[in-house]
Amino acid sequence: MTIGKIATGVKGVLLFITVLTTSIITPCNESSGGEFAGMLLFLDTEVETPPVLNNTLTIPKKRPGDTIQFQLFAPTTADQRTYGYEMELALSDDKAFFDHIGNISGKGFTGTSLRRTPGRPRIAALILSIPTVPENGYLGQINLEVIKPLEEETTLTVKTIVMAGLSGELDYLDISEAAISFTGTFEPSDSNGDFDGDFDVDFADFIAFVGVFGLSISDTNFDARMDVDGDGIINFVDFLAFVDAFGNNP
Ligand SMILES: [Ca+2]
Ligand SMILES: [Ca+2]
Ligand SMILES: [Ca+2]
Repeated sequence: MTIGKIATGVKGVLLFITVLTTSIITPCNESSGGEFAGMLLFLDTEVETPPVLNNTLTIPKKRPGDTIQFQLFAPTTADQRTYGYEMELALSDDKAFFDHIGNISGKGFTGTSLRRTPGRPRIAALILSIPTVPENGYLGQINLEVIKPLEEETTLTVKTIVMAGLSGELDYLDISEAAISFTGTFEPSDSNGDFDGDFDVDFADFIAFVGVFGLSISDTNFDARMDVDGDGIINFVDFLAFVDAFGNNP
């Protein structure tokens, strides 16, 4: 085979690849032009029923045992039908997501559970019935279980979110507003002394409290529910708060 023949052969292969990639890429380019493309996503850490967009993006810093909850809204998607969405979350400063967050769960606007992608901070609403997005653009709620402290310098962001409308295009929403940051203080515990969650404050709760007494947030078994005053240490102050709840228990 001569060099010329090889060159022609290579040219042919290149032409073939060009045609192939063009035909694959073209629909992808079009996919950024669906009905939801570029629409703004808003997060809201004020969780209520029925959902309202408050756009509250700052919350007290989080300890192990705390939960981060936030709502998703994309107001301009309102009243349009959707097959759902898939989003990926991230923490700033290249913090390894799963070092800080344990379980991820959520609910779509139809009330059905969101689906996790194992091993990735990714969750999706898969909706075959193509329902209409509510008029305030509410898309769902995400719950994150904190397993390692999240402090002031950290930001929780949405890395990407894609949503599909009737056209079936994979539309990227605008995530420039989608970031949650943390203040310098912890939220006091709302467990009211019922540390084991069986709706009473009794000796079993005392035993649970004693089991973590003296720990601070950097300790593995630290439990935010027992840090009643929210200062990051489970100490005598928290014990006295527990005694108060214990005494008020009939
Ligand atoms: Ca809200
Ligand atoms: Ca109890
Ligand atoms: Ca404390």
